[in-house]
Amino acid sequence: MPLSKRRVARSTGHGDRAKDKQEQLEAFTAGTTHVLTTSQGVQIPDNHNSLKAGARGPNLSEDFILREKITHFAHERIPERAVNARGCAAHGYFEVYRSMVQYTSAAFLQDPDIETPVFVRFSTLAGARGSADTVRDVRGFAVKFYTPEGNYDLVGNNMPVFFIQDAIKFPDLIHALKPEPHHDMPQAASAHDTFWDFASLMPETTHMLMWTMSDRALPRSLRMMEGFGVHAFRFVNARGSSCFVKFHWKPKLGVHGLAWDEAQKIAGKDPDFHRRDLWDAIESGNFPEWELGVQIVDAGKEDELGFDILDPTKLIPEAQVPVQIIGKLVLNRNPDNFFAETEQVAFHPGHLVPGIDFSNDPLLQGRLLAYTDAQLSRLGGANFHEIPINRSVCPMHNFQRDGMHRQTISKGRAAYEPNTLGNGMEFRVDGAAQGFQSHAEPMASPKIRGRSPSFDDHFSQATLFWSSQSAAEKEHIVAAFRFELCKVEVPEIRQRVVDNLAHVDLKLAARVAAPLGIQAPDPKAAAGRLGFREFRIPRKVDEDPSLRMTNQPGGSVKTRKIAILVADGVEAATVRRIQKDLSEAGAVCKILSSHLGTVSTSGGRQLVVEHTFATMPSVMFDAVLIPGGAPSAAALCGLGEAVHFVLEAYKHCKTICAVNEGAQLLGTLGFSHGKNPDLVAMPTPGVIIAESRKVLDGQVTQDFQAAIAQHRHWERLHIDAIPA
Ligand code: HDD
Repeated sequence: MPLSKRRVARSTGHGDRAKDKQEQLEAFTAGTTHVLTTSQGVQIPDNHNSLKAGARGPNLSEDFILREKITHFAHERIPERAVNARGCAAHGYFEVYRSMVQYTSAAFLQDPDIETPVFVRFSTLAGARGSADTVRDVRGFAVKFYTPEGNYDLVGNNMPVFFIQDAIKFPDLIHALKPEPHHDMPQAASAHDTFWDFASLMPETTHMLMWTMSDRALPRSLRMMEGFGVHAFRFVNARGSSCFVKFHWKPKLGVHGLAWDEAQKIAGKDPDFHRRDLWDAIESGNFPEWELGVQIVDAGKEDELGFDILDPTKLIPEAQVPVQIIGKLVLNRNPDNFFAETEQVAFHPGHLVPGIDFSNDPLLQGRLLAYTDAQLSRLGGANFHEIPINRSVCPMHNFQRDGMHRQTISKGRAAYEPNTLGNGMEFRVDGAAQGFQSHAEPMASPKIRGRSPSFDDHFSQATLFWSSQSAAEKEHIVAAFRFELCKVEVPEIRQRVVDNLAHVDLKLAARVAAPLGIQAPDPKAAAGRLGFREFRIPRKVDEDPSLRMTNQPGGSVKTRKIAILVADGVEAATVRRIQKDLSEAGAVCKILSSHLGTVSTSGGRQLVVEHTFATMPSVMFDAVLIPGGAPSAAALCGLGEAVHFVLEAYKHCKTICAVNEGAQLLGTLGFSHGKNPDLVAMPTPGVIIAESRKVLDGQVTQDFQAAIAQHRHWERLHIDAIPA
């Protein structure tokens, strides 16, 4: 639709649903510019002194101002989420690119001119509310759409499969994953005995373990990770016919991960790294974007997939069923209050709208029992839907009444239906045409407490994932399993894990086993011990490029952070040129030195220093620039924290650009370099050594940008030899 029409659509409020939600929230939003009162509205004359019997006498118990304030403070914490407790969120909007009327009647998926307000919360799974962001873990990706037909929650993760097939095992999984009950350690980590004991006895976890041991579990940014609905859902169109659908969120900035050493260090240097990154991006107008994709499987075609579409440990390879891009999600406003919005938001996979329905995925079915219960216990009773962030933007009427913190004042005598005393208003929507209709799936099976044999293939897709990884990504997966299992104290648990992995790939298992001090992996041992049957469904694809993170399209320097290391005598012209070019491309450059204030440039001017090496270490950046200027380079070479900065950035496979004498700092990495600073480029991926005259003609910045856009140079060799 031409822009002018879209603008008209918005001006008529037709496209302004995003504003509806913001206006609704504003009605509950309080600023701070008011006269101070008690919670009862009584103005407070003095907020610094308790009421006493004389200036040096005892407090008086009648001091209702003190009592109210101190009592409220004691009740300001609520139970954190049982899982996904650590999170952050943002407001935004969703717009569909084209009508999906062929597949679904859902109103928010019909009109490209409608902006549907959303609230999105990202989270880790295992850690407590105060744990670090950059731990190795799956990330929650929960989207609440405030649609004209009610709230729709797509409560997904950044991984397309899950550990278990049946929700009945969820409490066991989480008990095994969380800190161990005898000493409440370790926090936010799977690298401990109980988790791997459980996982090694549950072969169905194997595919998800490949994902959690990959760099998918270490997002560079919440803005640079995919999202998945995980389960197969149903689209239902106006005629009542349905198809299966799997949901994907594709980030505009591509999918990128941290190096594990980097992620661990960031967890210490800035535990809020991801939430700060999201907050800063939105505050600076770099609104994160994802495209919504769907994989559609027509009813009756699911048997052709080669695995059971109801099995949540299986994904549909994009090479088998392409993802159709159908819309866009933009996050463009930070919450005004973390507790009121982010902590109190209640997501539920059971919040559906007409046109979308459940499948019989046993994990999804079990989830439908869990979320309301969890919210009842942490949001204080049955009226949490009245908390502003949870309110729908469309009218809500029913005969639910009372309960703790009830806000709605329901008028009239009739709190029941049917009725004639409810001033005649017919609460029931008229006829089948309106309202949510469950898909009329025929059911004719005997009751059974069991698992479908079609769920029994626990390894084929784990092998598919492994085979689809680049060499560097395989290195990272092996290293992750080794790290985790070296933390496991009971050798038999380590043995079971590698015996399981032998069903995925024997080389993988052997490489993992090497430093673990256990027997060579033996798949037969595992099968016998664990009782599962060795059952493999013939794979339709042997590898799927969409499963790897490297060599993906979408690399960009936008919002990437570049550290520029300086000392007195720095050659400023190249700094200014590269800084200008990178900033125009959307990157964020920061000048670092050993102290704040300024450094003197070779031209005698003062260059403002923004951060010190100590407070803004290399792990906070995506790339490093070491400008020219002999005194500056010499000073940096003599500064341990500057040398460590570059060593660490190199070890984490980041792009490094050195101009003229700046290359001397690379000498600490063991690069052999001539006396003359006009070096030929080192044969090292992502390391650019240049002369200042090339910088000034813009060529170097282009090379630097191209290297940064590749995110990391994982193919860089010998990084384990780097002492950082
Ligand atoms: Fe869950 C929260 C995602 C399985 C029970 N879950 C929660 C959140 C996300 C997910 C993103 C945080 C929502 C927020 O930000 O407030 N959960 C998933 C996914 C799963 C999954 C993608 C599997 C594919 N979850 C799952 C199972 C159960 C639960 C099998 C229970 C049977 N999940 C919960 C919960 C939580 C929750 C305990 C904690 C807080 C809440 O619901 O409101 O009910």
